[in-house]
Amino acid sequence: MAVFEGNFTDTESLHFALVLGRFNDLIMTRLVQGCLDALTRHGVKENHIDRAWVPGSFEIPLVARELAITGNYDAVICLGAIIRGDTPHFDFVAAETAKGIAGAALQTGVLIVFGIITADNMQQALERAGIKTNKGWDYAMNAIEMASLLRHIRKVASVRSERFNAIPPGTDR
Ligand code: INI
Repeated sequence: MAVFEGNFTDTESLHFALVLGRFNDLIMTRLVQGCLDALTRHGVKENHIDRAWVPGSFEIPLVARELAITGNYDAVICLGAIIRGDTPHFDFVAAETAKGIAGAALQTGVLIVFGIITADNMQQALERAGIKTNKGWDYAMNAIEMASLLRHIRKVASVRSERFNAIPPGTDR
């Protein structure tokens, strides 16, 4: 029996890419700070964190997928801030960003963290970007835990398949 769990300690060899929306810059600056702070204070090397800036959240999934398929990263962390306005624009951007990120992760098999703040107003967004809590920090912790969990699962799977293949055919397994 195996119990699979991620940890927050074996971080030295982890590689991350951040995909960052420029829209709502005030919020984004704080989210990115929180995310980098959590990664580096848990031992992730600064030169293992690549960053790609895109105009807004809608552009994030495409770039996240592009980075994921390079195979260079344990996780891609997407950070964006979508704030409701007077028109239905918010709903379209938020829905497509969420769908796109989920799709890119499932298509590529690479962890892609949904670090998109969706808020009804600037006050709500600020509260999540440092005034009360910093969701950038939380998304980084999710990325470390999940990257570590996936490594664990893949390592156990590879050891088991080596063992399985080493048993001569016809032997009772
Ligand atoms: N992009 C955001 O990241 N946040 C928003 O709040 C936002 N609003 O409200 O419009 C937003 N729009 C831009 C969008 O992400 C694209 O960059 C744009 O539509 C061009 O494709």
